[in-house]
Amino acid sequence: MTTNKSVLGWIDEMKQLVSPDKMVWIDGTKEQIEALRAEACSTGEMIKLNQEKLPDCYLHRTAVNDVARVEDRTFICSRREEDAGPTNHWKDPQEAYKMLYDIARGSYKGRTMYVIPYSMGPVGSKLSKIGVELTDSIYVVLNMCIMTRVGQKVWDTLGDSDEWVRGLHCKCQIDAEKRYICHFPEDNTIISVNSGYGGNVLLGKKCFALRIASFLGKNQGWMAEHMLILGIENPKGEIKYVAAAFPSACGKTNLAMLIPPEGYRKKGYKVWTVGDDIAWMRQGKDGRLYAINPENGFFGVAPGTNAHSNPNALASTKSGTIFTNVAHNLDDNTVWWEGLDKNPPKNAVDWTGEPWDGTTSDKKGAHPNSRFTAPAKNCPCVSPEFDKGEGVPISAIIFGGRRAQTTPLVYQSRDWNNGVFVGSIMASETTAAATGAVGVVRRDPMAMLPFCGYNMGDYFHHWIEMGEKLGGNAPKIFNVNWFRLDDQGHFIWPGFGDNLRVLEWIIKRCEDKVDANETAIGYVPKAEDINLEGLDFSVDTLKGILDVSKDQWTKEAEGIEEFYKKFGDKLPKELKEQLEILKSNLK
Ligand code: OXD
Ligand code: MN
Repeated sequence: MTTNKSVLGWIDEMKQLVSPDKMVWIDGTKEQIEALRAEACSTGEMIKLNQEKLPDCYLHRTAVNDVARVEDRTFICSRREEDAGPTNHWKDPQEAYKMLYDIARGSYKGRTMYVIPYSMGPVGSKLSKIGVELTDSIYVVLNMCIMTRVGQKVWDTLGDSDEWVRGLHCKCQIDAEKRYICHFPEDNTIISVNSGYGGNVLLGKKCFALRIASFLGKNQGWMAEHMLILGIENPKGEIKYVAAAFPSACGKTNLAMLIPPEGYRKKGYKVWTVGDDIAWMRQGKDGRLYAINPENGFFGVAPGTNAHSNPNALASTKSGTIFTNVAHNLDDNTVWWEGLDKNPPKNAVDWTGEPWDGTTSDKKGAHPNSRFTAPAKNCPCVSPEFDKGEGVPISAIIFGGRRAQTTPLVYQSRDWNNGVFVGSIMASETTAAATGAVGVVRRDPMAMLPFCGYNMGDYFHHWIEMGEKLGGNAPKIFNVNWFRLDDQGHFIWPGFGDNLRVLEWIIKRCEDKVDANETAIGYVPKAEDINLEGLDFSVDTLKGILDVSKDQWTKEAEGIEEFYKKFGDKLPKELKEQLEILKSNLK
C-alpha cells in the first residue's frame, strides 16, 4: 500500500463522503483478480464464459440506458469558462463539486470502496503518469486491471509525490438524469457519477489519458492525442512508426493491427501495434517526437470485428477478456456480435438480457457500441517496444475521418502549420461510440473534439508551438479517408490490410522517395505511385478517389470558415492564414 499523505488524505475525505461498508486496496495480483471475478459472478454482475474456448473471459451487460459516452453530460470544470472553450461543456468548479458531492454522498453505503493505483504508461517510465481511482464497481476494477498497469509498483513509484490524478467513480443508481462526467484540470481530479459504461468510468482512459493529460501536456510541453501508434517494418527490417487520429469507431483498432496484403507479407513486410487509441508524445533528446501508448489493453468495438477485418483483435479477445453488451450464445456459453460471422446463435440472450434467436430476430444481438476489453499482450502483433517506456520515434502523423465524398484517399500537408490546419478541419460522420444521431457530418479537430480538456483554440496554439520546437525533426502530416462511397453507397477503397498500400506511400514521402501532385489542399499521390499489385482495383478508380474537387472544397472552405468562427480570438493567426491560402488556391 502507500504512506503517501496526499493519497491517504484524499481517500479519507472521499470515504467520509461516500460511506462505504468496506474498503479493498487493489494490488492487481492473480489471486485478488480471481476472487473479484468470483464475487462478480456470484451477484450476476458478470458471467463466466466457456473456459475451454475462452479462458478467463467474462461477459457483462450495462444498464440499457448506459451504453456509450455521454458527451452532453461531460464537463470541463476549469475556474474560467473561457479555459474550457467553445467546444466543451463547462461548469463552475465550486458548483460542480457541490453538485457531485451531493450525488455521491452516502452512495457507497452497503457497497465496497475499491482503491485502484494505476500507471498510464509502463510503470516508472519518464513518459508515464499515475492515477488513483476509487470505485464501487468490480467491473471497473477488472477492466482497469486490463487497461492500465495496476499494483504495488505504482505506489512505490509514486512515493511521496502529490503528482497524481484523483478519480472518484460512483455508480449510484445509474440514473441518466444525474449522470455527470466532470473534469477539474486545475486540480488533477475526475468525478464520474451514475454510469457504469467503460468510456465514462474507466477513468484512466478518456478522462485522464486525454482530457486531463491534454491539459498537462499543454502546460508541460508534450501532447496527449486520440491516436493509434503502429510500426511498419520493411523487408530490410527497418521499422518506421506512425501515429494516426481518427474519430471514435472509425477503424483505429483495425488500422493499428493491420495484416499486410499477401504480396507485402511475402516480401517481408510486418506491422507492429504499439497502441490503438491514445498516444502521449514528447520531444526526445535527439529532437524527434517520441510516442508511448499509455494504456495496457484494448477497449475495442466488437461489432464488425472478425477474422477478415481484424484477426489480430479477434485473437486478442481469446483469453483474459471482458465482453460488454454482446450477445451470449447459450449453446456453448460463448459470445457473438453482428459481423463476427454468418452464424448468429439461435439459442442466445441479447445485450439487453432478453432471450434472442439470431436466426430469426430482426433485433440486434449485440449493441452497436458493444466492446471487448482485451490485454494488449494477447495481440499477436504487439510491438516489442510496447512495454519499454522510451517511446517510439514518430515519422508521420495521420489524420482521418469518415467522409463519403470530398476528402481524397490520402494527401500530405505542405508543412507542419498546414498539417495543423488539416487536423483542425477534420470532419467525420458520427458513429455509435457516443450517444446522439449516427451518420451526421461533424467537425472533429484531431479527433479530439470530445476529449480536449481545455480551450480548443489554445490546443491549436499548442500544436503550432510543438511544430516550432520540433523544427526540422517534426513528423510529416497526412490525411486519409478510407470511406469514399460510390453512387450505390458502397465503399470504393477496400480498406483493412490494403491500407498498407497508402501507408507505404506515406513512408516513402517521409523518406523523400516519391514525387506527388500539388493540389489546392496539399500533395496528392500520382496514381501510379500507390502499389495496386495483387488487388483488383483499377488505376482509374484510384484516380477517382484521389480527386480534389474544387466545387466540393469551396463548400468545405465555407464550412471551415463557419466552424472557425467559434474560436473567436483564440484561433491562431497561423490557421487563419492557412484558410486564406486554401481559399486562394481554390480560385
Ligand atoms: C473509444 C472512443 O472508446 O473513442 O475509444 O469512444
Ligand atoms: Mn477512442
